Amino acid sequence: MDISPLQRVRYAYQPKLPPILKENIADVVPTLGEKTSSATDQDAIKSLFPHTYGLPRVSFSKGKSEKIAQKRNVGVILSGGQAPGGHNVISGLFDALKAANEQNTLYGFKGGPSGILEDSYKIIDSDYLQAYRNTGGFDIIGSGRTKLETEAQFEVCAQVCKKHEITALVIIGGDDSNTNAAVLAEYFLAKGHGIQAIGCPKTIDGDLKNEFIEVSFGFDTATKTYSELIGNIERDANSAKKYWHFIKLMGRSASHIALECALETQPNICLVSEEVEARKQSLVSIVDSIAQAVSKRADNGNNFGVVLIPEGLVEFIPEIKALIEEINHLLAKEEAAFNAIFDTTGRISFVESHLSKASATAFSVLPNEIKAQLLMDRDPHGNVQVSRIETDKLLAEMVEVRLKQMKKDGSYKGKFSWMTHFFGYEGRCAFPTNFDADYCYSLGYNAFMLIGAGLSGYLSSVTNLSQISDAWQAGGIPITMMMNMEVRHGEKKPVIKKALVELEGEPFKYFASHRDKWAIETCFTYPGAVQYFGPAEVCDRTTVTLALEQGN
Ligand code: FBP
Repeated sequence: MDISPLQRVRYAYQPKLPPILKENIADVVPTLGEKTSSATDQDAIKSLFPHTYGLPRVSFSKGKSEKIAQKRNVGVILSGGQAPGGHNVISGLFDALKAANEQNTLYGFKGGPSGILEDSYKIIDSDYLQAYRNTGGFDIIGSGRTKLETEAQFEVCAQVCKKHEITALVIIGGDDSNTNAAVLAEYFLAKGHGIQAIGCPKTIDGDLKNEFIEVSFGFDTATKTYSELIGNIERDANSAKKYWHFIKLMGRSASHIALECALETQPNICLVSEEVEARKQSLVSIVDSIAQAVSKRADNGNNFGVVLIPEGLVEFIPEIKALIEEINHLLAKEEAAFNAIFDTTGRISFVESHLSKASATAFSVLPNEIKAQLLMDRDPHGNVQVSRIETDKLLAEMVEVRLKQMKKDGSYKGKFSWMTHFFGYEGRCAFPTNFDADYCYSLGYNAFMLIGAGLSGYLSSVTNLSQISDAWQAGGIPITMMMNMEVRHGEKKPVIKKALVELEGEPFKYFASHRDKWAIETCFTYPGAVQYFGPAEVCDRTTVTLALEQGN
C-alpha cells in the first residue's frame, strides 16, 4: 500500500470556495474600499510605509478583468511552524494561477524563507501537487524560521525573483512573517522592483486574528485533533478513576488552543495564561488553586481529573516572566562565559549567582530539570522555547507537594497519582478538517486574485467563516492596517498585533461561567475523531471559539 485509503480519497476532495471565487476567473474584478489607517501609532507607521500605508480594503465582485490573464511567474514560501492546510493554500494558489493562464509558473521556495535567499526552489506542477492536495504537513516544499528582515535579504529576494521573472511572492506565515511580508512589499515598491508581496494568515496558535482576519488556518484542525485526544483521556480517567492527567497544549504565547480545547471537552481545570497575567497569579497560588480542586473532588470520592495547561504559561506568571527576562538578558550579555561552562549544574549555579534577589527566589522553587530547561537555546526570535519546558510536570509535582502538606494538616484526604502529556506536534500536521481544507484552498486562490488585481502588501482574507462556505466573502486587507508599534529586542518596531485571549471576549466568558461546575463535577465531553464524510453539523463544524465570537 503506497498511500492510505483516507489519503487516496482526500486527494479527490474538491474544496469549497466562496461564491465569487467560483466564477470564471476573468469575470471577477477587485472593488476598492475606503482608505485605511493602522490599528494605532498612525504617524509612525505611515512614515515607515510611505508606499503601502493607507491602502484601501479590497473585495471582489463580478466584472471583466483585463489583467488577470497576463502571463506571470509567482513564488511561494511557507514560513514558521507547520499548520494543517498549508498544502491547500498552495493548491488554491496553483489552481487560480493556472486558471488565469496555463503558461503561468509557480515556484515553491524550499525550506522556508531561506529557500529564496539561497535560490533553492521546486517548480510546482500538477502531478507533483496531486500527492499533497488536502493533506497535512508542509513537506511539499518544507518550511523554516529564517526571518526576512534586513535590506540586504530583501535585495537578494528581488534579485532571485528577477532571475526567474517572478513578479509576485506569496508568504504563508504568522504575525511575524506577515509583518515581514509588509516590509518586503514596501521595499519592492520603494525600489521600483515591480514585485508584489501577498501574505496568508497561518498558525495553529490562533493568535493572528483581528476584526478583519477571523482565524488563522490550522487552528481548527489542531484543536480538533487535541480535543479528540483529551476526550479519550477524559474517558479513560472516568473509567479507571485513578489518575489526574496534566496536559500541556501547544500555543507559544496565547492560550486560544487551550481555551478552545476546554470548550470542546469540559475538563476539570484549564489555565488561561492571559488571566494568570491579568490577576498577577504567582506559581504558588496557581498550584494551590489546583490542589483545592483536587481536594474538593476527593471529598466526593473522585480521585481523578484533567487539567489543561497552555504551553506559554510560564511566561505569563509574573515572577517567572521577570526571571525569564533576566535570564535572557544575562545569556545575551554573558554568552561567552555561559557557553564556556559545559555541565548543567555549573550553568545553573552561574545563572543563580547573577540573578536579582526576587528572581533568585523564583528560580529556587523550581525543580532542577525546569531550571535547566529555562537555560536552553533561544529560538531565532530570542524567545525561550516553551514547547521544551515541562510545565505539565512542574505543576503536577508542585501540586503533589502541596497536597502532602494539606494531608498533614488534615485538609486533604484523597489519593493523588498523576500523569503528564504534551499535545503539540501531534496536531500540527494532521489531515486538515473540511473547514481548514476549504478555508486554506480559498485563501490560496484568493491570494492569486489579489496578485491578478496588481496589489501588494495585502493579507489574503476570507470572512464570515462561521457560516457555510456559500456565505463566505473573499478580499484583501492591507497589512499596515493591522499594525502597531511594539518594543522588540529593545527597539520600537512596526508589527502586526498578536491577538491574545480576551478576558472580555465571549469564548472566555462562556468558559468562566462554567468552570466552577466543571472543576468539581465530572462534565467531560468526548468530541471523537475528526470526520470528513457525513452530516455537515459533524464534518463542517468550525471551532466553538469562532462560533461564540460570531454570536452563533
Ligand atoms: P508558528 O507561530 O510559526 O505558526 O508556530 C507555532 C508553534 O507551533 C507553537 O505553537 C510552538 O511553540 C512552536 O511553533 C514550536 O516551534 P518548533 O516547530 O520550532 O518546535
